Order: sequence, then structure tokens, then C-alpha cells
Amino acid sequence: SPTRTKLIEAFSNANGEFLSGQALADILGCSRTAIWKHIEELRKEGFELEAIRNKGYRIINTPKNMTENELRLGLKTTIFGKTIHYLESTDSTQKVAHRLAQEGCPDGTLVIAEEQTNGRGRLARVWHSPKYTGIWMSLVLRPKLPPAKAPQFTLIAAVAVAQAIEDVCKISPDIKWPNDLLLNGKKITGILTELQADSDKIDAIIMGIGMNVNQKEADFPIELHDIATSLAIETGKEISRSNLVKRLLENLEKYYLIYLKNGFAPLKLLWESYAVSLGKDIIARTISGNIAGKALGITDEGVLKIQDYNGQIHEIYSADIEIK
Ligand code: BTX
Repeated sequence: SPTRTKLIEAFSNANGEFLSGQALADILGCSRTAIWKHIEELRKEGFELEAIRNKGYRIINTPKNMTENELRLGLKTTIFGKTIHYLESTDSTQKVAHRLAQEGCPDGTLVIAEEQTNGRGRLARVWHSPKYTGIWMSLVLRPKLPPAKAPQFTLIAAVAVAQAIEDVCKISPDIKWPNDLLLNGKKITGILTELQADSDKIDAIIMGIGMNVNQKEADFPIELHDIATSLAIETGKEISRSNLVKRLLENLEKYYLIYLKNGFAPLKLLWESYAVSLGKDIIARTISGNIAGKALGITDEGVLKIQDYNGQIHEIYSADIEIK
């Protein structure tokens, strides 16, 4: 509800300090009894609140599971995640976000689910998304750009995810062009950038991000044991998913705004600082065949350049990369 959103905003601004019942009533424009009812709802959701006579209320602990209110608490963005569609279970957040985009939802709309029953990767592959363990989210972005720029958004997302993982978990993932983040060679995050566009302009970018956070090894199906890992497995600690989402949204917004203002060049450098495949011998498996050679780098458009063993240079837009 709008009042609940305002209440969370007030607690965010208070930064852990007490807010008096009267101050809250003034901010929200409702009675102290109404405030108390909203606070009871937060408590039921898993927030721990302290109430002290003559001081008021403050939040001392947040819910263990992600909730929409917790996602809003302390989120320092102005566009990303201002509209949130939080779902307990859905087939695919991409599908929901595509529909919302068609209906005209605002720039920065976030769709996030506790579980996906039909999560997908590129080329209709399956993305395993078990309940309460990961971050399964899609963002709707509406940049005024030509469709050819869309692949750059995958790279921007990868940098933002890498930095969110560094901020929250104090470990540094590798980026494997174009859309994977790895820890110790195993996939920790996948990114899926899709488009709604006509021939000369983007209507919406649907940026899907799947992050493995608190899965244990047994939570992965057998066919993923050698290729997938989670932040909990790699750090030995349970990680707060909502913290991670908030840092991710903040980083994404920061880089999105830099990109809109200054283009891809400043982000290309940052991307390269995380990239594992550059300078290495790789095989790129594309839908039109395989190319083996040395990965030279990415162009200003985010396209991968490979020099094959005859010296010929190829520009690749999408592929699965194997590092030799
Ligand atoms: P991709 O096509 O690059 O990778 C898909 C492949 O990754 C699968 O074929 C499988 O081998 C492997 N895989 C599947 N599930 C996992 C997992 N949980 N962890 C690691 N590896 C896995 C990557 O596509 C892009 C994935 C985007 C997922 C997000 S989640 C939110 C949004 N909604 C949705 O349906 N997709 C996106």
C-alpha cells in the first residue's frame, strides 16, 4: 500500500534512529492508531521493531526472507526499483516484465520472484530457480536508444552484479563474455537481455538477472554440479538476498546513468578489469558455427573480437565461450 511504502521510506530516512508516533502520523497523514496497525503488519512480515515510550519506534531487525518492504528499506535509488512487483512464485520474471512493459510500466520497474517454475536462459534453455535461495529478477528499462545498443546492457549488468557481489560478499567474480559471472570457474550469475523495439528505437529492455545466493550443493540438479555454484557455497556464509538486490539496483542505476551521459567507453574499461577470457585462446560456439582463436577484446559496441589461427578477425555478437 502507498502508506506502507511511505512508512518504509520514513524508517529509511531515520537510519536506525527512533521515529515518534506523532512524527510518523504527520508524515503519513494518518492517526497514531493507523500507524500502529501498519507497524503490526510489518512485524507480522518478519520485521523486528522496538517501541519506547516518549521516543517512538525503530526497526532493529529485518525479515529473514526477502519482502517487498525490506527491498525498499534503505534503497538509495531514484529510478530503479521504485516500482516493485514482488511475487512468491511465477513461471518467469522475464515473461511478467515483458507484459508490464507492453502495458507501459515506468523505467526502472523491478519484477522479482522467490521462485521461478519456468526460468529461462538464452535460446530457450532452462534456468534453475529454486524457492527462497536466489535472486530471480527482471528490470524494465526505457532508454531512448537504437536497438543495436542493447547488447551493451548485458555488459553493464555484469559489471553492476560483480560490484554488488564484491560489496556484500567481499569476493570478486570473473566476467565471462557475454553474460556469465563465475566464481572459481563455476557460474554464479546469468544475465538475459531482451528487447521490445521497432527498427530504429528501443521501447523497452527487459534485463533478466539470475543469481545463485544461498543454495547448498544438494539444491542444484546433478547436471549443474560441475558448472554452477552459489555465493553461500563459495563464502561459507548465508548471504542477505535483499541487501544484494539493493546494492545491485544502486550499482545498476549508477552505471546506467553514466552510460546514458557518457556512452559505453568508461564502462568498457571497468568491464575489462573483470573479464577472464581476454587474451586467451577460446572457442566461441555460435548458432552459425564454432570459431577458435584468441580473444582480442571487445569493441566500443560490446562486440567480442576473435582472431582465428589464420589471422582473420571475427566480430561475435553472441556465443557460448569455452576458455582453453
Ligand atoms: P544461458 O543460456 O547463458 O545459460 C543457461 C545455462 O546455464 C543452462 O543451459 C544450464 O546449463 C545453466 N544453468 C541453469 N540454471 C543455472 C543456475 N541456477 N546456475 C548456474 N547455471 C545454470 C543465462 O542463460 C541467463 C539466465 C537468466 C536467468 C534470469 S532469472 C530472472 C529472469 N527470468 C528468467 O526466466 N530468466 C532471467
